Amino acid sequence: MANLTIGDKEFFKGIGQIKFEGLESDNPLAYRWYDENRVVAGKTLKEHFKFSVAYWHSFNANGSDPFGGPTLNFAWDESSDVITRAKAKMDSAFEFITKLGMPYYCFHDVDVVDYGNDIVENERRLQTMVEYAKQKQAQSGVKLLWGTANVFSHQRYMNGASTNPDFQVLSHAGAQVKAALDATIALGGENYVFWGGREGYMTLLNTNMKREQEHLARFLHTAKDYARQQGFKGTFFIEPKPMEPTKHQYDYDCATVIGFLRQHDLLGDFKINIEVNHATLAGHTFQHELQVAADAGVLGSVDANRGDYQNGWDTDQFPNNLNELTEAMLIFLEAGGLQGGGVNFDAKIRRNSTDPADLFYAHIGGADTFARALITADNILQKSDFLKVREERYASFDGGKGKEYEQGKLTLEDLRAFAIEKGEPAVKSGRQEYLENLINRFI
Ligand code: XUL
Ligand code: CO
Repeated sequence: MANLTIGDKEFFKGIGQIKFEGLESDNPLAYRWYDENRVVAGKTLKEHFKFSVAYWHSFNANGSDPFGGPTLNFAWDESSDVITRAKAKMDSAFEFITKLGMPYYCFHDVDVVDYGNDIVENERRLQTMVEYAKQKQAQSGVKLLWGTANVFSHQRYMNGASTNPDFQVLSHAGAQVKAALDATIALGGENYVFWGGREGYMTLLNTNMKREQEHLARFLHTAKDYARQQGFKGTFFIEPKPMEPTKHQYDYDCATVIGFLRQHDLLGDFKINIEVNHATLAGHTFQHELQVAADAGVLGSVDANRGDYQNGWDTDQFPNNLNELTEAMLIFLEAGGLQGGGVNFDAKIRRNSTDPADLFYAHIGGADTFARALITADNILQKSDFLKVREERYASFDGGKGKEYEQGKLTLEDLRAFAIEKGEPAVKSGRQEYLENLINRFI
């Protein structure tokens, strides 16, 4: 087994390079569908997905939940020295990502190194780790899909960051986002994410919603202007989520975010990072959110995971639902893929998944499900009448009066005259079951 550790310690012992072995393989530590070089719809799977490992779930989340402490003992968390510990964690992160063969990773500032309350010291720590990450990236070829700042965990952010009623708190968020942007730029990060963790309210009784949303927009403009001045060419993503930890979050869903971006003149620089479990928390399907974003030209990136149908939480499980993902990949392919972003596994293994191999199984399963879904969706688009069925539903708008109506040429009187002339319309099937069967047939 090859020792792929870049530092001098191997953390995931006994696990070698994960390879594509195809459908014949019964090796659970191999890809069966995700052949990164396979070309589908004109691009390799690697290019389509730009798969990314999320630092926070894989190397920080230690299994603790509101009812109990850690269950995962991270070997890299041993040292009492902040930087030594952060470097060991980064060694393990790059060992994992490299063994998995994933091309990208993502992080929050505080994922890579612990922060205290001293802004200048925090900046120094992050810069130290940025220098270390530069070497890791250069040695491994792994790239940064996006960076972000955690401005929701520290107690000062309990009433929000950029929407906090206290300007002093807002200024701390500004300092943290500046440093995270600097780090992202220094590492060649391709995008930058704003997830409004606590940008919302717990009760309207104490909240000036209009003012808070204006502050949020002002903050995004200020951060964007700074990054552009520093030469950042990438895309900024808003990541919608309707609630949790707050009762209501302003970036509720894609439609809400698009309206907000348009209202505050941010549409040119900002696109959307859609997270599957956030879509379902908002009462939507992932497919719905992809379609809304695609239709508005802001389908930027995906945080891949899944929720649980039996509860309403953000359970962040790894993706494994082939039917849902196939439907999602139909939209993905029709939209021409993601604009700037990739598919980041914003997912965590369960608290009782305590073997080092579990983190590998989880990512392998997620990548294979996406790959199989994309291949299936491409087959549906290429080899079935899926698109034709939908097109034909709207055929009455393709010519004659229907077309004139779409072009804005008809009045209400014209509609009345047409209705009288044509009489009662024929009943036409929506053919839902036919289409549902088509998906299953191609899977
Ligand atoms: C939280 C979540 C975050 C963002 C980045 O629900 O999804 O991890 O992706 O802040
Ligand atoms: Co996310």
